[in-house]
Amino acid sequence: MGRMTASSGRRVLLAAPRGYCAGVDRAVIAVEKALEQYGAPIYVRHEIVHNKYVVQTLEKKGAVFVERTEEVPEGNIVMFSAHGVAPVVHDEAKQGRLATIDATCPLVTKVHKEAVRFANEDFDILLIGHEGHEEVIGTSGEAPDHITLVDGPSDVSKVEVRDPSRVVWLSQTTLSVDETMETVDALKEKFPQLISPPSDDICYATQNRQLAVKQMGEEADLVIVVGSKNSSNSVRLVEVAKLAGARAAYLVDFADEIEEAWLEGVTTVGVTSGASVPEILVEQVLEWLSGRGYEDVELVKAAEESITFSLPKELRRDLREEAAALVAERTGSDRTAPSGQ
Ligand code: 0CH
Ligand code: SF4
Repeated sequence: MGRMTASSGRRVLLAAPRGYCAGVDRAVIAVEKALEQYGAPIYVRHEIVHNKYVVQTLEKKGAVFVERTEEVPEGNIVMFSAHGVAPVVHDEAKQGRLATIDATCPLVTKVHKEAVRFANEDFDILLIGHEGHEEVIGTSGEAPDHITLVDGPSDVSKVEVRDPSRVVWLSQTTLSVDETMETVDALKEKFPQLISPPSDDICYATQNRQLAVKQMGEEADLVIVVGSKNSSNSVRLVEVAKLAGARAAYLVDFADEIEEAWLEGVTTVGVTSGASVPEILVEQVLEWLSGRGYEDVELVKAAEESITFSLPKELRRDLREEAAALVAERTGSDRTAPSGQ
């Protein structure tokens, strides 16, 4: 801490918690373990988490990311990303003779189960979430005939249900808490008998990261959020920072994307990162700032986190054998088919 810091008052507020949540940690370790156990390539359907650096690093180790199950050659192992998949994707994998490792976060699975339960009870389900987001596609796929997507408060006016006395709302796990409450209030006005999910669908990690950035945004002139553009929870942190009072907030994947001009007239810089962001990227941002006189780092702590999840159970089986058996089964049935004609 040099004299410059003391005289200029330049400082960094560093959010806690930030970065990896339990679901991301588990998913990334699962890819690494699969690579160790079976060697490359390991196919992953969709980015395991929405982070450029994580995807690039795993690609270098032999992970192959695909968007569609059909892109995976039969007899291989395919992993499903932390965002979850619709049941139809499990069927596609079976048809394609693939063994699967499911890295869906248990907190996303919880929402899938809620959707199935309410659909079985013949409720209309209003799923609050962002259209086209992988998690929403997965959750909707659990009960497509019962689920209507509500993408924010402006969508509420066009929502229709079969029976207003049997309606429940559920949500994507990575939304803005405040905006979701606005959507829920508007929905309740329209459907007074609307039921809420049995427990929070917006997960603890999303909530805590928003709490911290909110606290920080009140004091910071500029907030830098480390995260990728397609990371819903990271993008929400930028919005929350601005709403909390930060003059400006930007999302960067890497420190070298920060622009010198952003620092003009800035005394206090807030720094945080999305749930899919490795800490090394935050360290690089702090170094970049320190090189420009922002050496003084204060922690803004909004919550303690200690939750961890055990690895996907499939990592305890021999999946190569399982995949080979699936292919053999098909080859066997192909052989018997002509003779039965
Ligand atoms: O925030 P989103 O859902 O876009 O995804 P991410 O950046 O990969 O973060 C992890 C969340 C995974 C599912 O909840
Ligand atoms: Fe799970 Fe929440 Fe992390 Fe998504 S953001 S992976 S729901 S802990």
